[in-house]
Amino acid sequence: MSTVDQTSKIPNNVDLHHDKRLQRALEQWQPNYLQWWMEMGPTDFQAKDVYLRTAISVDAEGWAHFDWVKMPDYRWGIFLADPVADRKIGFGDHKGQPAWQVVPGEHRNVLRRLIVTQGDTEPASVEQQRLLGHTAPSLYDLRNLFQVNVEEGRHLWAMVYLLHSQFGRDGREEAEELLQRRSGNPDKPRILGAFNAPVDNWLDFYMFTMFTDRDGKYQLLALAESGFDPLSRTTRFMLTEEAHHMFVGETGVERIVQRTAELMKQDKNEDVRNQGGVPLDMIQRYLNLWFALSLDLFGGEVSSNAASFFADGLKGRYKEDSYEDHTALEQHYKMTVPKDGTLVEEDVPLRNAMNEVLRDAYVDDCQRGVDRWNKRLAEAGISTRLRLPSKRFYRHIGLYADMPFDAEGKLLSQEEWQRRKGEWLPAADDRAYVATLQKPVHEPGKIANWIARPARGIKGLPFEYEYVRLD
Ligand code: BYC
Repeated sequence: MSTVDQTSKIPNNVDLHHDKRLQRALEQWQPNYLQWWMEMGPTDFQAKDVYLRTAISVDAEGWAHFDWVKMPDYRWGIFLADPVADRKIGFGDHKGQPAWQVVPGEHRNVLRRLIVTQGDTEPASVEQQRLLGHTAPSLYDLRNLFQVNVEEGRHLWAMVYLLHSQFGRDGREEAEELLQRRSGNPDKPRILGAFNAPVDNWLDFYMFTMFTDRDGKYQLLALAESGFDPLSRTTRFMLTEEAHHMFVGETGVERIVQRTAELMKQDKNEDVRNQGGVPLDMIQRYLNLWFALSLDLFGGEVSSNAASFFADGLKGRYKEDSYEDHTALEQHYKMTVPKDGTLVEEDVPLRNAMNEVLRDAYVDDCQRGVDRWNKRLAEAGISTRLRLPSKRFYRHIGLYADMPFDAEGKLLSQEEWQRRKGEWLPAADDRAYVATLQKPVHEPGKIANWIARPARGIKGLPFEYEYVRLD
């Protein structure tokens, strides 16, 4: 088990003090990071004590150490999962060769791009969520928001460590640029679509952490298979932190659904709007939006980039071990492809279909979450069910990009789409209504009217605990 150096400026388990050049470079980046955090991190709560978990080692006991922390004092550091002895590349054309400990020259540019794309999402999400603290439905939720935010900050550190340690001057420049781009800024936007969409209310936030963070899980799982061992080790450790982010989203939506069901039962017309709840059809529209935005993050269905990532051993499949064949040269993957105004089934060579293979594993995982929400509805005696829209709905990347499919996946005319899109996507009046619900509840033990209390608090503490000290 590697030990974590907690005493140095940058906590780490990579023996940073043995590499003075790297240590100096990262120590120079650190104040720029902190400046970014103060400018673009959660507004107005930086001086408050928050009950946060911090990693102090990478083992089961140490990775989740809870304590009172002011966010700017959070110990952002560099933590890699412990190395696997004699690790070999597990797939693609180099299968069976020793995993690379140093970035291979021939894959340098591609790896840098993958790492920058991954890294860019982390600060982007913090920027998207920076105002949410002002409208948190409870102190428990406020604390969870800040937990997610500081860990996304740490995930940026994880990628910046790789850029600084393996990519020389180019890597240092990329690390600076990660602090320069801004979510939603038309002049210097974040790289991927969903990370430029606003997250300015808690329904968007829970949908984001349910669906977009879950893309993060699958992308990290694919990168954890990488033959580039430092990338594999850093993403493996990130995955331990990621689980909580999806928990926040999945249980957040679940608690809204639960409260909506309660309020429906209290009204003879099952109307929840007049009682300050979120109607199920509105929840469905936000679900549709964030599912579609998150599907785009997997890239095109047919992708020569994805084929090369796999061939070169850089990015594998979810649970690559569970496959018998790791070359993916002979097989095909079935896809539904739009052609001349209809949809036809086509067999796509498996390597070119890797984005879709990962996306399909993700869709199954999302379905499991939706099933859980529907269970709450069934228990409450409500017959309406939530559903994932078709994978073709509202896509902007890939085979179905910008084509007018409805939520069932049926191709409409542009005219019908324009007329009916408000049935499937949040419209201005939905947004205006959700905005009216965004009022802070900062008293310990209290919760906003539109969401149910969580089943339990954090780390065995009750919901009533003062998770953020605001005075
Ligand atoms: N938006 O062959 P294609 C997370 C570009 S989330 C804009 O289809 P490829 C987190 C693409 O770059 C996980 N552009 O795609 C969650 C390419 O450009 P070039 C983040 C897009 O390359 C919550 C062109 O279109 N991690 O961690 O196979 C909170 C054609 O590309 C998009 C990663 O993304 C898009 N949606 O795959 C915090 C993993 N999609 O090369 C954090 C690293 C595609 O022609 N990234 N393009 O200029 C990757 O693995 C791949 O870059 C992608 C794209 C899967 C994103």
